Amino acid sequence: MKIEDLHAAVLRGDAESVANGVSESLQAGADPEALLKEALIPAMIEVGDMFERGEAYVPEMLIAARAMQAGMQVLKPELISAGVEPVGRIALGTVLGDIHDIGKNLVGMMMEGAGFEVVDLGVDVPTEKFVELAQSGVNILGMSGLLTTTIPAMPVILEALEKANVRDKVKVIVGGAPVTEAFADKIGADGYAPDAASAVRLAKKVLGIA
Ligand code: B1M
Repeated sequence: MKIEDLHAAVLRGDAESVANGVSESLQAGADPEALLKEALIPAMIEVGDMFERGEAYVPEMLIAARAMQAGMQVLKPELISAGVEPVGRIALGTVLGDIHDIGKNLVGMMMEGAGFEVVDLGVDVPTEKFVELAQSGVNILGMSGLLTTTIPAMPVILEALEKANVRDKVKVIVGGAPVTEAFADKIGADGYAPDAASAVRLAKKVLGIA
């Protein structure tokens, strides 16, 4: 499949065509990195831009991200064997006491779409797990919280990172409906994003790659 057809299949959220297209292209000798960087990632950037302009909504973004992931399933082993490095590693989790994960998962899909390696910590994630991941060497910790009663877990995690002497080793970004820029500033996070598309831009910004 041609690069532009693969790009178009991600944009229209056609997971089957994306997976088959990636598979056919690899069999025909295409470079896995080119498929990622010239078709899949640009398509997700375009979906993110459309979302920010109000030309696409959460369902369209989710469907495109799922199509992208269908392609990534086929592409991942090839990228690993070709030694293609992710742009960064991010651990994403919904904070303690909170089981909302639709937004977090969408953020994770968009991050993968942008070339990040995502470690999904799931929901109801205890403080110690975030600290453990910071110690493991991820570049970014991403915390999601959807309840006014659970986002106070975020400053607790930041304090625990300080105590464990790893706060300066990791960037911390936060999001979720009740989270605001002012809250992120107050607790000393490195950034806040209101939606999945801007979370990707923020992740690149805090790592100094955009
Ligand atoms: Co709940 N819930 N819920 N719920 N739920 C809300 C959040 C609520 C606003 C509904 C309401 O009352 N109007 C309310 C919270 C009120 C408050 O605290 N201010 C609420 C409540 C009260 C509850 C329960 C307490 C209800 C009860 O049992 N009495 C309970 C709590 C359970 C718990 O967590 N302990 C509960 C349970 C549930 C379900 C399990 C039924 C279900 C969750 C299913 C799931 O996630 N697997 C659920 C749902 C679906 C919702 C609503 C309807 C939708 C949330 C959602 O998925 N939005 C929600 C009402 C609403 O938002 N309209 C509600 C779509 C998603 C794409 O958006 O998650 O905001 P969002 O994510 C966005 C951005 O916020 C941002 O990017 C995402 C994509 O653009 N973002 C980040 C998110 N994380 C980010 C991280 C980043 C950056 C950006 O960086 C790391």
